Amino acid sequence: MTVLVTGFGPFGTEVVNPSGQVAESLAGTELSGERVEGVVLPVSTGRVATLVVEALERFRPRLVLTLGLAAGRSAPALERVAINVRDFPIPDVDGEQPGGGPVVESGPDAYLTDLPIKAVLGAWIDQQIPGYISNTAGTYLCNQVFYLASHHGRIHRTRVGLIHLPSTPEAAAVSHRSGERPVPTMDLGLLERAVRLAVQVSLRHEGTDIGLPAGSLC
Ligand code: PCA
Repeated sequence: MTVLVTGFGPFGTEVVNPSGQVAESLAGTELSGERVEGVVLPVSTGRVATLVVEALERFRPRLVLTLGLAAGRSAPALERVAINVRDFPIPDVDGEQPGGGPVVESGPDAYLTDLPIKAVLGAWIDQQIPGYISNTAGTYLCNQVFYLASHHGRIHRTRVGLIHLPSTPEAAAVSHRSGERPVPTMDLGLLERAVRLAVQVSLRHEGTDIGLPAGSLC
């Protein structure tokens, strides 16, 4: 059995995307006895639809952890819900900017993650890694991939989650625009540790999530 970790390439003003870097660095490793496959997706609404389905069919993963950069967030965020909406704040890399249509025509309004997000958060806290639960993944590509993997993965009962990563010092420095303060950052190695831990906890956690009261306001 395998674990699939996806990240993204550059988009908008983000010339370096830590989510793709983490997916690449975990690819080929083993976590809790499962092989990790890594895929770096283009920030393209048209292309991810096929690429996500192809990756699910090729790897038949037990767990899919999708990653994305959310520059401006202060720590990794465990997303609770994927919604059936594509309402892009900026165009994708192909110049597409849907204004509110669905990810999947006639799909359900939303999927809740089946990762034990509270258990992962608890493990992060134990390891002194800051993080939080987020109740909105936005309506851009990360939400789209999270929704697509949830929708198509349900056939094989694949568990799916999304972690939004903050920027890294390197990414923030190169995408920094004059006149603006750089966004908050965390070291890439620490983000990798957070993602590895999320995979390990998700693989070993059975049944319902723990009841840690730690939701966020945004
Ligand atoms: N972040 C964007 C899309 C690609 C990425 O890394 C998002 O949060 O939707």
